[in-house]
Amino acid sequence: EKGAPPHLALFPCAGMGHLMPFLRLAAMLASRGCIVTFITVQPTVSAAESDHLSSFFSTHPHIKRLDFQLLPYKKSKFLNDDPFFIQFEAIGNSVHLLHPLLSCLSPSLSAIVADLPVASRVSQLASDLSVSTFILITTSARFFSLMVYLPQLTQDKNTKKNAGGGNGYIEFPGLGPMPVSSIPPAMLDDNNFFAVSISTNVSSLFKVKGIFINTFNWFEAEAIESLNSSGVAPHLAPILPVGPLESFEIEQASDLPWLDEQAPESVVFISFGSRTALSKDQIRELTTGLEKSGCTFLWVVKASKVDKDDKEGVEDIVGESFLGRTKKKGIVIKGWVNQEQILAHPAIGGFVSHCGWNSVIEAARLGVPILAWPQNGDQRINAEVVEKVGFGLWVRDWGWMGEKLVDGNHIADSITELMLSQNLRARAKEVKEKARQAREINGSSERFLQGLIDSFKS
Ligand code: BUP
Repeated sequence: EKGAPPHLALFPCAGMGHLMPFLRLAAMLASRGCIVTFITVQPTVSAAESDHLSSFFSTHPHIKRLDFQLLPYKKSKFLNDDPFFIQFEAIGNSVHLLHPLLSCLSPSLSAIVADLPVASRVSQLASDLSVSTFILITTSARFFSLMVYLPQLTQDKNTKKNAGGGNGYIEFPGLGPMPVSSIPPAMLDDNNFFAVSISTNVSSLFKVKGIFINTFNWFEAEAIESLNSSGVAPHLAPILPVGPLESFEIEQASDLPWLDEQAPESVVFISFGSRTALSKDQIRELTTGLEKSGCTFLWVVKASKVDKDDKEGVEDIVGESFLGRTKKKGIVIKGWVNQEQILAHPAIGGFVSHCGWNSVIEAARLGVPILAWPQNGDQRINAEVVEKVGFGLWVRDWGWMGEKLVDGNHIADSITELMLSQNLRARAKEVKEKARQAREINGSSERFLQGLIDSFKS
């Protein structure tokens, strides 16, 4: 009915890198007057996901939680051994079960905002329910361009031949040459679930009403323009750059008193995200690098891909002697920290990051320069964004995860460069200001979001 608040159902897939932006968007839509139902897949892969869901619903009681029990996973014909991708597949195969749950919602739904790995199934479901579909892209506009271009790209056999460390470039419509070595090899393997899932889902994007991306015009102007001009894929739905998405967590006093005692911009923060565990050898080189750099550090370390499997203590992962020698220089934490709160802390002067997209956009929003150390998936392309925008460093020849052992001395040099560069620091502050402007009333991202909400009411 005209003027009534729209009712949106949000539907993320698996992993914190997907859940976080969906929770943020949910809170932002609710605070702008929308009725929001949040679909929560049960069971989750990681403990971090179930913990965040519980705390989110307790602090956002006006957002409705819709539990969605998955069918048991049936092994497919594709190569898929990643627990998060197995969950993507299981969710895709269970989407039809949502029909009765969504059709009886009151007030009735205006739209579903879904994650890309379920775009194809959800757009079918939404059409059966006579509601529109939006997609929230949780990666960069640059990597998303590559995904929508994938069906054409895989037709080019030469690209495949050069993939995985090849020195070749592909000419990318509107985006110039892109190094083949930045494309994750799994994406060019037709037998891999990752590639199949992308191709299937991007092929359904002409059916959706709009594509939210957690980025902003100034930050990724080139990629956004190329997507909008149909350079990479004709008939793509309108691109809605609505980032950086805001934090939904309630501001708390820092729970890291150690950080409060450090000098401004003196601490390097190190994290490789929620699902990347470096090898023991690489962790050893990183301990050497940190010690040699002489920098004060805060390091969040992981020993396995899924947190529930992580049984080792910090001292087993980085070694007792390292902890002993660096007692006054830094702290190593295993387990979840509030990354945004850390990046916002005045003591933080640099971020060694795997360049998961949420981490990149959070560092941009909070003005922290990055030493990019991409490991998997979209991360090398995201590192290109960091480099292009100019608020970070990236040593390209460090390679994909496990490709080579990066030497501790090189790590020390790069960390020192990151922490001493006044240029990077100044540029990061400029990026922060541009991000703030995008989010202001009438800022580019805020206008997209508000315009969309208003469109439901007319
Ligand atoms: Br680990 C960790 N605290 O301890 P990315 C992560 N985060 O707040 P990923 C914490 O989780 P994908 C921690 O701020 C970000 O919002 C972090 O997402 C937060 O990387 C999110 O950076 C992690 O995109 O996911 O986890 O590798 O591969 O999907 O990008």
